[in-house]
Amino acid sequence: MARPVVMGIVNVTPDSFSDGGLFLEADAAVEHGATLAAEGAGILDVGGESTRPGAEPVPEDEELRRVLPVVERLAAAGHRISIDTTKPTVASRALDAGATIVNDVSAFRFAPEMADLVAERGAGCCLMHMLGEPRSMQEDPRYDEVVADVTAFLEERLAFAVERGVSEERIWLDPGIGFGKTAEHNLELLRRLEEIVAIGRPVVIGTSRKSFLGRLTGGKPAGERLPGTIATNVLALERGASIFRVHDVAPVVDALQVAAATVSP
Ligand code: PMM
Repeated sequence: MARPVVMGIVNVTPDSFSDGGLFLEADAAVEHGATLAAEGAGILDVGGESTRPGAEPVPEDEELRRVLPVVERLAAAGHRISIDTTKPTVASRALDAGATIVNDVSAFRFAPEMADLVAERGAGCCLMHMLGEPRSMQEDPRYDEVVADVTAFLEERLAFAVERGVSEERIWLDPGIGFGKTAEHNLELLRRLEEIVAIGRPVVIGTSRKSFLGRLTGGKPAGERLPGTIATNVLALERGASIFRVHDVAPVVDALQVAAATVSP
């Protein structure tokens, strides 16, 4: 088994549901990113647009203002950076500033030209499943069969990216826990994660502090969902996930190290 890679979340938004916008200012975000890297994050995922359910889109110039100084300084310090955006201009400027991975929660649906950009720049990318868009995705999400639907979507997006010239070895896939899914949909995707892994690309999993964990533990708020975050990440590792996107890097790194050693020597 490849060593699990932890992706530390560096949200530069005033309204992130889980860090309360504590890291709005660039200095604080850079400091936070450096701390996460020191705790063992192999990738820092910098994002300037909240994708929480019901969130309104952020104008491009505002998103650039939030993320660029943070990407620039963290990349200059030698950290591996992914840019969490659906906007090609933001991705392009972030790649200029030293990011090497584009984490597009729309999997190139919102802007198909994002695929051309990633191809031209030789960047890596994460293609994530989301039902619809953040504004409305949690309004009664329905699937014929959630695992089959998400798998088919990711296979189609993978084929699209490759057709547009993105090198297949640079593509990661993500079932998009919480993106247009009920708690039961999330649980079914985690139970049958092997079916997503079987597509043949590294799988990214993002359960950190998400609301289904609160629902399963008697309504715990975001700050009290670390045990649920650890449980789901450990099980995802056992089922073949490779990249773990989390807020609380140090405890998850420890948990995954122990879990990985237990799964294989
Ligand atoms: N979740 C959020 C944002 N970006 N990207 C990927 N690839 N996977 C995720 O699960 C994901 C993401 C929302 O969480 P946050 O607002 O706590 O960052």
